[in-house]
Amino acid sequence: MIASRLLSLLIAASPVFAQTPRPGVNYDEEKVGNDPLPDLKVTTADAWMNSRRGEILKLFEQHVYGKTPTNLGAPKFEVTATKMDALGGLATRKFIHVSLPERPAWQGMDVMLYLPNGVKAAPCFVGLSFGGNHAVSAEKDVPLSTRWMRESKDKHIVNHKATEATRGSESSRWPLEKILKAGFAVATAYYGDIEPDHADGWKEGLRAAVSRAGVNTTWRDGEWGAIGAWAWGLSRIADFLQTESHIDARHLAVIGHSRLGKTSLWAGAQDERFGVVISNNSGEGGAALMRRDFGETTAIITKVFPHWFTSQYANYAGRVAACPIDMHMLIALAAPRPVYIASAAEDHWADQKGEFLSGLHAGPVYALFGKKGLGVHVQPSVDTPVGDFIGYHNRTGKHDVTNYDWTQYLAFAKRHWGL
Ligand code: GTR
Repeated sequence: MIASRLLSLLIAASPVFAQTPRPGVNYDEEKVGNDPLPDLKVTTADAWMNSRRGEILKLFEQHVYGKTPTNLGAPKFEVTATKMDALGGLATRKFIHVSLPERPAWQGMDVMLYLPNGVKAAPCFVGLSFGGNHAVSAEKDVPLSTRWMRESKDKHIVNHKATEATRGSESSRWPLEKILKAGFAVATAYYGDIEPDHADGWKEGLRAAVSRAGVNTTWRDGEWGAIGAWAWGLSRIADFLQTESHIDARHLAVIGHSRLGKTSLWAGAQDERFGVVISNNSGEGGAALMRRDFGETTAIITKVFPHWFTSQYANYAGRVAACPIDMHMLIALAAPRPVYIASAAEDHWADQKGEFLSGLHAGPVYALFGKKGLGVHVQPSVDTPVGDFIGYHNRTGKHDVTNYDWTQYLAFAKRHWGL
């Protein structure tokens, strides 16, 4: 027990583990699992929208992420600061405190919104960050988060407060000027505002605050985990954006990287207001097919990060074929909306091919709507974006969000929205 706990901590603590092949983990294409994928059972577009989509959504609630509560009351939005000449005049920057008046135990989250100046109603990218608003933006007057922080990239279990040194530390993943110059707004919040990302994080986050038994809650199968809570936060940002006159709320793209890419897919599956859904290197528990057992597996992820999922998911450790879903069904839940899956060529841990294949096997649902999915059957070579309503690329480099990724996402959103 102690040994496995130690192993879990090591895996969780080290990004090196996330990149370097590890003993006991399969990286051999010859040895991938070959259990058949669960059948999407697609018949007609109407049947998909009116019944099958709902059934699959329920399966993801029961077996993977848990059910998102719908009885938390209306969120309250307070604009706490507005700056008209942010980023050298390129943007108007607002901070919005989102809270739940009926659930005052939740401390709320602070959304940072950048609106491109000169655009009447901007389409918007919506995503959570790992480091807080002050890490996304390098602007000196963005308040430092006062909430739980990872101590460093290597140690994210320990409680810690943000320091000036982390200002702008995530800015390469959020090329604000590039996005704003393309005419898009950016709405982001810190995932730790919703729930700190460690095994006991829920006790100081939204889940305990809204649960009847509070910190004494015993989570049952089918109840939500951290990914569910984070995805809920994305939908509350969408709620706010509906009220913001400088946003074109019909054009919201939800985006996330890695565990937040899993979150983005789950948010996009549940909330159809996200008209474009983007998964950046989301891997296991996200876009990667679980039945392949390549790189990170269901067994590993549910052992190291049990708090991300509903408890039932861990029952599929080592027996993925027993799980009634696989991740092509998660991609399909975005249909008929455009969805983009991105891999990174060095990110074997996330199983690039498994990410591609979930897109490929979601294709039949898009076909019901007369829409082309990936348009190819074989994973394309690196740095070769493909796809129509299902976009895909495998970028040179490691597990990260880069300028290259954003170039594709901006082009994808523009193409689909006719911008
Ligand atoms: C890893 C984890 C992945 C991925 C990644 C991240 O440790 O195994 O599933 O989510 O973290 O979020 O950076």
